[in-house]
Amino acid sequence: MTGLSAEQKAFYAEHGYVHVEGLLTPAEAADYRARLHALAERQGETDATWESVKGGTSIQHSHDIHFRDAAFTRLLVDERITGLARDAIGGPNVQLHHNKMFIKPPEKGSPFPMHQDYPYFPHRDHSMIAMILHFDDAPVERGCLCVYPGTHKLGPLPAVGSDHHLPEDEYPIAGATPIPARAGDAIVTHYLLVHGSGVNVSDQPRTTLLIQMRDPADLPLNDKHTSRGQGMMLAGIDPGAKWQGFAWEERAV
Ligand SMILES: O=C(O)CCC(=O)C(=O)O
Repeated sequence: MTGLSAEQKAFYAEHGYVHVEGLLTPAEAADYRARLHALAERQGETDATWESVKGGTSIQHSHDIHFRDAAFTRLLVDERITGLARDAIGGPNVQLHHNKMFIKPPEKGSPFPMHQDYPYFPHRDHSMIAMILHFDDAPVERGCLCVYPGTHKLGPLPAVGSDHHLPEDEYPIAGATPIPARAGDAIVTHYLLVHGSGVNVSDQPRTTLLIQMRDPADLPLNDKHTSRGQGMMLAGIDPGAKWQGFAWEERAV
């Protein structure tokens, strides 16, 4: 059995997120963790700290991990992943938007300001979801995900700054619900859900893969956030009638 139970589907519809415990085994989580740390080692220092919280903290990242290690190509089409995505999206067809790893280093791992994902890649039907796969335990002190449950029902909210965060006085991180997770857990969020995470102040890293997926029938409202592999079908079909030949020959029919 893959996918969300009826209870989990109802929880997701009401709160805009669902925490699925033990989606991957501890051994699988440890393997993916080792692969991401090896990748981080190969590529050297990077920092994805958001503009509005820069200063004294850092976070290692890389995008499109399936272009770096084939184990992640297989993971993207794993039915445990696509089953959850299908049920959160609410249809049989699941299309990749992008994916990225984050390693919040010990003691000074950057926070994510509270935000909706919407302003980065707005879509007509709001079908976009994020799935955060945890490869380390992520208790509160390691900067676990924090959410404002139910905010996905508010629609797009006015964001501020170049990093599109939400005003701190309206959505303080202290007022959000923390979702401590274990290695192997998945958290699925709607792209309109207000979410963020705190600083990793622990002595261990917090390692995750975030996969952003959508219904292929949904339309991006701009082409700002393209990435390698975007549009790959992870489950089902793309029901669109668009002719596909060589990329340079594409034409609408
Ligand atoms: O990993 C996290 O704590 C949150 C990441 C996030 O919200 C994002 O990349 O949009």
